[in-house]
Amino acid sequence: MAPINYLNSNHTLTLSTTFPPPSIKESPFATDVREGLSAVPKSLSSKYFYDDAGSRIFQQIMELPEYYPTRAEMEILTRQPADIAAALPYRKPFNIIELGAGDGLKTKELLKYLVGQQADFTYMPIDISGEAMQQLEGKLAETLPGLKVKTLVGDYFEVLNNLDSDGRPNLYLFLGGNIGNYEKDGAINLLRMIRNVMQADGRLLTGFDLRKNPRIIQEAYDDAAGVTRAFNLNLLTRMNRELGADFFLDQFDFYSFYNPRNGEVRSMLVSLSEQDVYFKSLNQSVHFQKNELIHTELSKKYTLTEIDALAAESGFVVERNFFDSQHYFTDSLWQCD
Ligand code: AVJ
Repeated sequence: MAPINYLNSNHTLTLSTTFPPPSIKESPFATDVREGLSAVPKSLSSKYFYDDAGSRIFQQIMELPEYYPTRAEMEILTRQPADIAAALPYRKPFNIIELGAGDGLKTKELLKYLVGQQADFTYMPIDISGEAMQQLEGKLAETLPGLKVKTLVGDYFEVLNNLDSDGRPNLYLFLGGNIGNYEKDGAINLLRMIRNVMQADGRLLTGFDLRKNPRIIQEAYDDAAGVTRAFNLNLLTRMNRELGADFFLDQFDFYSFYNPRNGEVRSMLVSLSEQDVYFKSLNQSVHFQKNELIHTELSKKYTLTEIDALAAESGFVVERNFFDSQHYFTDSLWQCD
């Protein structure tokens, strides 16, 4: 932001011509885009994939033949709810607090089992989308009428720090392999934040996508039908709509690659020409070199050794891993160290 030149050489007051004036607060999306696209290398956070259109595209990704993680975790929660329940130390009322619950489809399998066992618990899903939480609440009232539900809307850092769990033990769920989107420091920060609100009798069940044949992973993030490409290009459509940008979608390519040496899938957009993109609501242009990249996503694949180390670094120990039959994915049950 240019400094406000409030006094010129004639000692007359001059107002800034910056528009919008710096005092008008821009949206978090606008700030992150401005910062991400002026950084070297350029990047955008994968959390911005999930506007309404992007959430629908993600639903399509989960149905792709190449995209195995959702089916793998679904298998764990469908086939092993009894083992997961038996591994929990709770013989009195407890809460299940889910971070980033989304449509809650996978969690429903675990909830269904526990309700059938007449377990005494309250399900507390947290999500940033109020609409998603309303839908989930309605769906659960219909399909699991015996379930006690208390939806919490907001950023999970804030919600977790202001949560009243009635002195009951809490099982925290962070499913779907969302942890894979965090760089190491970010993952440790998030896990330590959970650790800090957790009591000795708390447990954490986190989903990790595991290392496997590199081709399987490569194809899951570069599907033949181009749905993952559309998922990434939707970020440009979102900036056009929400920030008045003038991206031409045919001037960008999608590229992703898996590095089996470190378990990282990196996704990106590639500028196909030297070009300037104007953002009306930022009153700013962004310059792209030909072949310049915008990093959009990390999807980290873990080894069991890395999971142990991550738990230790965030104040936990791995109590047990629940695997699907192909060992593609684990829901890892952690307790405080
Ligand atoms: C929702 C973060 C688990 O990284 O596998 C799917 C998102 N990105 N295809 C993942 C995603 C590209 C997904 N997570």
